[in-house]
Amino acid sequence: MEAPVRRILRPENISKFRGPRPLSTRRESCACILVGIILGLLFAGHGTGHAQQAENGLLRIGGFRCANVKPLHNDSSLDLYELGKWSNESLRMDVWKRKGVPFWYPQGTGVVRVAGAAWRPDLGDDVSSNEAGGKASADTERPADTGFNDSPAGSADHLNDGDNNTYWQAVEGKTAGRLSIVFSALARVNKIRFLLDDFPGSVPRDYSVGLILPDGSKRELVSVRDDLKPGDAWREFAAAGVEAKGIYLEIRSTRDGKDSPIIHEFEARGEFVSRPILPTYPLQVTLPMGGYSGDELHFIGNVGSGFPNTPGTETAVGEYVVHYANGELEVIPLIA
Ligand SMILES: [Ca+2]
Repeated sequence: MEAPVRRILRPENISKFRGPRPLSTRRESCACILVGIILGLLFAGHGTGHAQQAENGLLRIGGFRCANVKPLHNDSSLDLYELGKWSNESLRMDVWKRKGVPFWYPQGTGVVRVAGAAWRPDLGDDVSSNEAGGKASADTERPADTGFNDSPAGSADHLNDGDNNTYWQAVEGKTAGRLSIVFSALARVNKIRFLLDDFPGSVPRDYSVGLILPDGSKRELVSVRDDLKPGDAWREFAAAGVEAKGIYLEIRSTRDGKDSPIIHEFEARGEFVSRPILPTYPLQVTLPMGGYSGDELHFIGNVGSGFPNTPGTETAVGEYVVHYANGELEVIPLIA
């Protein structure tokens, strides 16, 4: 999202907007396009009347109409609605602005990704993240907080989303919790670690960490009592390359015995023994634009990681295709 693609269009009737679609590249294994927010903003030109009204699926804000991409979302790893709680970039909870242009980001939109068929994430020694196909769960979850002044919180999905800001928290009043992550394939685990919150009361005091073995049984690696080390830090435990299908963290009490535990990230490092089952993404997505005419079309999206980035190197990894009502097409390349 560092460089939103912007293009000024001639006034035309835009019937629909398709994009982006991946191109085949020499580095097809990296041909992932991450569309943080596909943003369709259509300048209505002479809009009057009520603002912030959805018409034919487009939200009207000032002179703009914003398209809702939530029906296309396929990756929950980024939610600008949540970030908007403590960012002055937000006009309201679900409307942001960038360079003076508003865009609509309803709660739970997440990310819309498209990718080439040969795309694989660059996992390194990560075997537990949701990008690696890991599934996190907990026996207790704080309900989602939709108010202001808080980080994305509560759900076990935040345990392995790769975002150190988001976190799992037990429901209020509960000072214990059982967390687990099941891998998408068996893996040899070399290390387990978890990231703590900076609020001392939320730090687990007594807990166990271990492996879920291929037969489903548990093998405890360590049982900790009276952990009084500072929060806002990782706790790491060696696992000696034991083959497992998952990991667990059993929290028996928190530091002060009153507040519910918080864990920002819970992860295993190692190597898969068999091929992991990874999330898949569509080759392209289509976004109807409601047939409005306009002077400008804005959208925000960008390429993913893994492409050559040496100065002067440009890699075409995808393209936005604008379909006009008169049958004309306009192609806007996505360049890494
Ligand atoms: Ca997280």
